[in-house]
Amino acid sequence: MSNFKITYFACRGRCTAIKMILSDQGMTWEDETFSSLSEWQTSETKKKAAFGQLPAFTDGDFTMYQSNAILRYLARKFDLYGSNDKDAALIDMLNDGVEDLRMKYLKMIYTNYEEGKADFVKSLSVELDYFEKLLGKNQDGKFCLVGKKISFADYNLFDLLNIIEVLQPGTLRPFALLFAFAARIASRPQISKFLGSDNHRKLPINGNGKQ
Ligand code: GTS
Repeated sequence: MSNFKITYFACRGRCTAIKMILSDQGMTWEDETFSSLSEWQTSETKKKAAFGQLPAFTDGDFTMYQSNAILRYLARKFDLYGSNDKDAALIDMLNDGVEDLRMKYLKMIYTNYEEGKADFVKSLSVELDYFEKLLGKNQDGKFCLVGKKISFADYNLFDLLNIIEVLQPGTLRPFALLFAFAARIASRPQISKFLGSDNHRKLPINGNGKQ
């Protein structure tokens, strides 16, 4: 019986990397889902939420908020935070880069999809090149972002790359290292199982149906 619970809306949103980490560790979790914004707005859960937002992550009697803090919590728990302080600092740096690009994506999706999509896609040649070069600095880009162990930033970047491929199929192709990186993570047995599961497949990527 799992002690973990993810409380969120009926979309993948900010929870995919969290779910991928749990899946890859062979963990299960309970999903608590708010299927409408009105249900959420009037709920006790919103009143209790640290910043009035979701996702919330519960581990037994401990509940926390902020998706990137949740990733870090799981990273400490499951040894996904590098092998030393410098690794951890670089992992944080990479993850902050993922968050910056995710925020640009979300702003476009939620506020400017029709007019902003083309410019956002255009910007990806520069944005993804940063990650391509950073990945290339570690073991010639043949394994993970930092050091010799997969980290929470790898899962988070992988999620963002998948989302980008849905937005504009083929975008990753020119980035040989990122393309191979995504294929490597996708082929991890528990990740492949999760990606094929109803829990993942049946949820829209974003709450407004745009992707
Ligand atoms: N920095 C927060 C995180 O990373 O967890 C952002 C959380 C956030 O923006 N949550 C939105 C929310 O709760 C949903 S989503 O953007 O993740 O899809 N919105 C409802 C509300 O009441 O603000």
